[in-house]
Amino acid sequence: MAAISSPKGIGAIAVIRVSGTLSWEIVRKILAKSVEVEPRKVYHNFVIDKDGQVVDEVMVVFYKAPNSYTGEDMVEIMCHGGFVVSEMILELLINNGARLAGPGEFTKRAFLNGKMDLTKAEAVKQIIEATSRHAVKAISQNLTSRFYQMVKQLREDVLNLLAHLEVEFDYPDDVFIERGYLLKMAEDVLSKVEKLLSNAENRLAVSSGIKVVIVGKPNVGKSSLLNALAKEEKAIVTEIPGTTRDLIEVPITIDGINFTLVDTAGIRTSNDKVEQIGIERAIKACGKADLILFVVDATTELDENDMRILELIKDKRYLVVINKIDARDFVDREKIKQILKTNTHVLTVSALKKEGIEEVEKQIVNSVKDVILSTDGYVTTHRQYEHLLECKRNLVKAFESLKNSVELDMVAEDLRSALKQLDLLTGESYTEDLIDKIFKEFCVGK
Ligand SMILES: Nc1nc2c(ncn2[C@@H]2O[C@H](COP(=O)(O)OP(=O)(O)OP(=O)(O)O)[C@@H](O)[C@H]2O)c(=O)[nH]1
Ligand SMILES: [Mg+2]
Repeated sequence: MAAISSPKGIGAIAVIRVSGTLSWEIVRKILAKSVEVEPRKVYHNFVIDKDGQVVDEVMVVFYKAPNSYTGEDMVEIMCHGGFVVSEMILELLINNGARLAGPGEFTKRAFLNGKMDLTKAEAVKQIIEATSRHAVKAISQNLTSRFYQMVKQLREDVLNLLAHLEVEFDYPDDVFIERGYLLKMAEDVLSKVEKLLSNAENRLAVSSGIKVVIVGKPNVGKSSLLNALAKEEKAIVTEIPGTTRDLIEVPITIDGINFTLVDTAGIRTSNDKVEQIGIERAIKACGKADLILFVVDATTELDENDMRILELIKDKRYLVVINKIDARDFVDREKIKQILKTNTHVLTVSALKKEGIEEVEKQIVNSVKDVILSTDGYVTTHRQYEHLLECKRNLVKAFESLKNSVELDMVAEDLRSALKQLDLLTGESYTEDLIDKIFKEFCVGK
């Protein structure tokens, strides 16, 4: 199989990859100079078409199985970048017997050939797609297979525990293993799993974008604030209260950290059916927020609508943003703080004039620092999280059964289920469907 591994477009170099037992056979046919290749050495050559016409000047590397990315014989051709040359070379390879690789097929083969486990395969995809430095830092450690090693160790621990139980099954009259000893072993494994899980939620939140929800009563300038932070006119702004009806989500990056900004309908008592639904959605969005920006209007007095919103969010993490300061000579921040009885940061901005926006960005990052800092776990996908969580549930069941002296074969059953989840996590056991689902999301050529 063959594919272009570099992105289409103007660039210095493009890379075409070929994998499979016939790789070198096929590539040889389109090279001008016949050379005896040694693996992992770079050779200069020219690619020629069927009439012997030179297509491009290239560098070629041959990798001998199993020492390649896919674990098969592989060739990489580095040609000049651009829109056409690499396409022409790929076409020549296809005409000479290669077939076009599907999305993620190189990595899929690497997985099937035992070159990497699923956590690493997922990291490969994620690092390519990473949009922030923070994401790269978090994902790159899974490329070194440290997470895999950890899961393997957990697997050993569970197996060890199972082995102890099985000795007792096999020799029920001669062997009795101290329950306290078994409990201690089970507790150790459980706490390791819990540790892995503990930061996973924060980490998943950070990798998919920390949710910052903008709320406030109608017309205070929520949509204007969203546009100012997004640096783009994403949401409709009018002087009519009740303009925004649905949630508007916009991804933004501040200091290399991904956030998802959510604009909401102004919250007030309303008889309009559509507006009511919008308000319900706004309230629901608050529940899912990692941080709330509570926007109030500097040009009007705080009223019961503001207080009602404050009541909704007071137990969440929030910042108060006083907007429209351009329309006032003086804004009494302390007074507003007193009326709202809040200790949180109170910021003053003009969303219209884009004043104070940098300070809002700074405080957004500051407010979620703990979420960001507590992400040094290893779980990077929801799939991994679910298997680990299910593993924990099984371990807890086994642990409880052990504590309550339930039959040992029930304990063993739960331990086997926990083991199964670890195997699904790393891909030690898998279904075709799962593998297809994971790799079809990859780009072609990876
Ligand atoms: N003077 C001034 N006007 C502003 C500012 N921000 C927004 N406005 C105006 O306030 C009005 C409402 O702005 P929006 O951003 O639509 O307010 P909203 O909170 O999204 O309103 P709803 O979607 O109806 O809940 C518009 O006429 C804006 O131009 C500001 O900083 N200063
Ligand atoms: Mg709006």
